[in-house]
Amino acid sequence: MATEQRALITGISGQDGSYLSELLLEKGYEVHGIVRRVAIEDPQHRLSRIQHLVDQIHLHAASLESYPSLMKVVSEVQPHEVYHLAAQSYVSYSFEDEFSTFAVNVNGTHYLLSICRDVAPKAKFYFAGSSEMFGSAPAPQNELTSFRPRSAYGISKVAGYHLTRNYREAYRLHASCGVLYNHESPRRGMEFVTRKISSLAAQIKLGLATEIRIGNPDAQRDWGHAREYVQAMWLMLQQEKPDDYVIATGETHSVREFLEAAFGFLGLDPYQYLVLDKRLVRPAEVDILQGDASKAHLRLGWSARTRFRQLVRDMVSSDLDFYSRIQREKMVGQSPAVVSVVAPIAVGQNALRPRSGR
Ligand code: NDP
Ligand code: GDR
Repeated sequence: MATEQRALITGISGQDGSYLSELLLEKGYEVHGIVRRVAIEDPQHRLSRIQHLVDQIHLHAASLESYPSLMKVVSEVQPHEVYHLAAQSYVSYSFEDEFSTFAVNVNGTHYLLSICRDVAPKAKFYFAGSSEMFGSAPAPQNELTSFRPRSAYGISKVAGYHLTRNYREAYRLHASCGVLYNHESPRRGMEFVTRKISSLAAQIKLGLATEIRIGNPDAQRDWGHAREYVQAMWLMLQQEKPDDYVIATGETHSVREFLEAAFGFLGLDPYQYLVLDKRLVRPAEVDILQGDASKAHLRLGWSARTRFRQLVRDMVSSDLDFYSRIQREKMVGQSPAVVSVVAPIAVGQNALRPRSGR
């Protein structure tokens, strides 16, 4: 790999952005990332997943809502590869605010593609598509399965997929779409169900919380490890021709199974603490997602390695370490209520943890 390869990552402060940055730095890339101005003003919390990398990467303030800000960064950086990861990524929130989800996910993607065409036409482009595009399509899904999205988020990703494909066909951009299934890690945002479960299991074990509220426990997802999924993104951009790929483990498990495995690792019975909360059930649910990643295996040589129970174990043990340390260092008060206020912020404290194994 020539050292002068420059990559630009939108969403560099997110779960995937942090793992992708590590991967690209290891490969000798000059890594540039787009973050929102507020993140630069509050790096401790908002850049916490990449705190350990800030001396090795170049951060630029811009927003997906602002064409001129994106134009300025792409023009200045002149990237060889663009990884477009930034998005309003929380499906539930897309029911509360469809319009801002579309503004960020559709217009933002459109701006970036148009800018690449105009000022960096040779840059290889990755679009973060999603299994949510399949929605209610029967499982298992692959690249030929029709999209039947069930949320504004899913629809916005279908639009991003078609924009990416159209720029590939109309303007010959090397633009690929990864249709990634759920991928998790100790760096996952607290709002997503896996991290909610692993963090609350750990807090309950330590006496810092007393219950866990879940919406639909029967939804099934194909959960893999984020560190492996960013390798697939990179592989897509190393291909001679751009294309679209499903990235998944091929296994599916319910939220209930995740709950049982997580609490089980800590010797706890989840049903003593579980509260089913109707307010957390989505207006339209995606019941089952299970990906067939045969094409990625064949063409990219990629396949998922981390299996379900290992993933759950990694997340739970990481959260147990984290909350044990908080408890030891008396960073929180004695009451569980205080802990639950601190927890969402604590997601960012991953950078405080040892890097090995992450
Ligand atoms: P995260 O939610 O962890 O990160 C999202 C990133 O997007 C953050 O860096 C966030 O910045 C940034 N962002 C959001 N809005 C804007 C904006 N208006 N301008 C600039 N940046 C913005 O997501 P993941 O890392 O988990 O996912 C990465 C991408 O992959 C997303 O597009 C997601 O939809 C998609 N995806 C994720 C899957 C998964 O299971 N993780 C599966 C399939 C697709 P800030 O920190 O400032 O909010
Ligand atoms: P998802 O992930 O919507 O698949 O999107 P999430 O973890 O939010 O939900 C997974 C499933 O769990 C059910 N669920 C709950 N979800 C949350 N967040 N909180 C709860 O309390 C709860 N109870 C049950 C949900 O209804 C759902 O069925 C993620 C994101 O990373 C997207 O950006 C990405 O595109 C898709 O994965 C693939």
